[in-house]
Amino acid sequence: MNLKKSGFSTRAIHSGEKSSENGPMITPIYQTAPFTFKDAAHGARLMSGKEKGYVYSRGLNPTTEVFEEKIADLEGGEAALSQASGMAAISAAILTSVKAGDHIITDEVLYGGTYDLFVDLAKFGVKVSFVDTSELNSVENAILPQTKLVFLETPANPTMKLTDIKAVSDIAHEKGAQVVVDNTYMTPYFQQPLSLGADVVVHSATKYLNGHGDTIGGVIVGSSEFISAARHTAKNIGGALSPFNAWLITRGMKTLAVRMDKHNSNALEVARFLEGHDRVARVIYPGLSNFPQKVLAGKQMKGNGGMIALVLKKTSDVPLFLNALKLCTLAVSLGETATLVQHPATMTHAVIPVEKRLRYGIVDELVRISVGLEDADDIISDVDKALEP
Ligand code: LCS
Repeated sequence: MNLKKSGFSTRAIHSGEKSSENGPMITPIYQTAPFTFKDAAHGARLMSGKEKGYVYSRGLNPTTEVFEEKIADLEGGEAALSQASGMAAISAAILTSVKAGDHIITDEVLYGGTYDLFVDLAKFGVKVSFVDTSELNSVENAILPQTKLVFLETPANPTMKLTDIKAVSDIAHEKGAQVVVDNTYMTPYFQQPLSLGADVVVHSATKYLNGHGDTIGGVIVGSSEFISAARHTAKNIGGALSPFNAWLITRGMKTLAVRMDKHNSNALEVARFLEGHDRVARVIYPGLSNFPQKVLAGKQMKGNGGMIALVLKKTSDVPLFLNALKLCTLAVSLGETATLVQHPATMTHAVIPVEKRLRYGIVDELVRISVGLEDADDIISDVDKALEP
């Protein structure tokens, strides 16, 4: 069936599926390492790449392929490559794009693991400049003749800072550099970086794409040419997504739109409640009228998502708040059915040296809330009680 003109949810449900007449409606979990060859010549053709087919699940597998085709369609990309985690996807995308001597520009505010990876790249002779990409001048000034890649996370984890994807893509392309956007926070339901000019999208599929907190996964989306190069790099690194995890993520993606709408409305209610609280210094959520980058949010995002950065007035209130929560779960990760609360300074972003972390706005009083799909009143009541003096 041609789904080109279909809406987001129709494509989320049907795109990439391999159902056949009187066959299983849901693509099965092809839990196999190798695939058989018809004969010696067939094996040789597949191994040489002269013919496309399944050889070995580190490279291609029918179950992971459903996930890849579905996310490529939803992001508006030509192709996708699944990986065992978001970090595996980011590493593979970067290693596909750069070599020793090349230069990368990225923002200062990134998921701690991604930040750490960029620091590690120095070992391989790749120079990385951490700048404030929300300031276009900073991006322009950081560009060198060797700049191959600009990497953005928008909204940034955990401060919710936005970067103008279109403006940065224009600057980068003029200098021959590619733009990679981590779209984990928004998902293609709320933001489509490729349509804004970015070249490649990466995801931690562990989060909203899977949506149920029960698996780790990642994916890269881009042109067929880029994904083919990434597939080669990734096959040798070896971080393939398991068929079972791909099946779980694919199942989760079918409800992406309804889940994102609920995350969005719940987060707005929670953010509005927190805004007025006397132990709260600041609530950073794009849906609030005081969000500093409201215009940009309206320009490149179709929704505000489920992530809130909450800044308490006193550092000493942070552990009291976290320990008093009963319904909300004290855990890292994000984008799942349960509301998760964590403290970036000592948890997801503890790897960033303290003086830099503070400069980037990841202050000790900042608490991150991934608003889940429980009833908003119950989340608010739990947060309210935990904030009681
Ligand atoms: N990109 C973003 C924006 C993330 O938040 C994470 C993980 C990753 C990439 C890496 O994905 P993974 O390898 O874990 O699938 N973020 C986490 C977080 O904020 N808490 O725990 C993990």
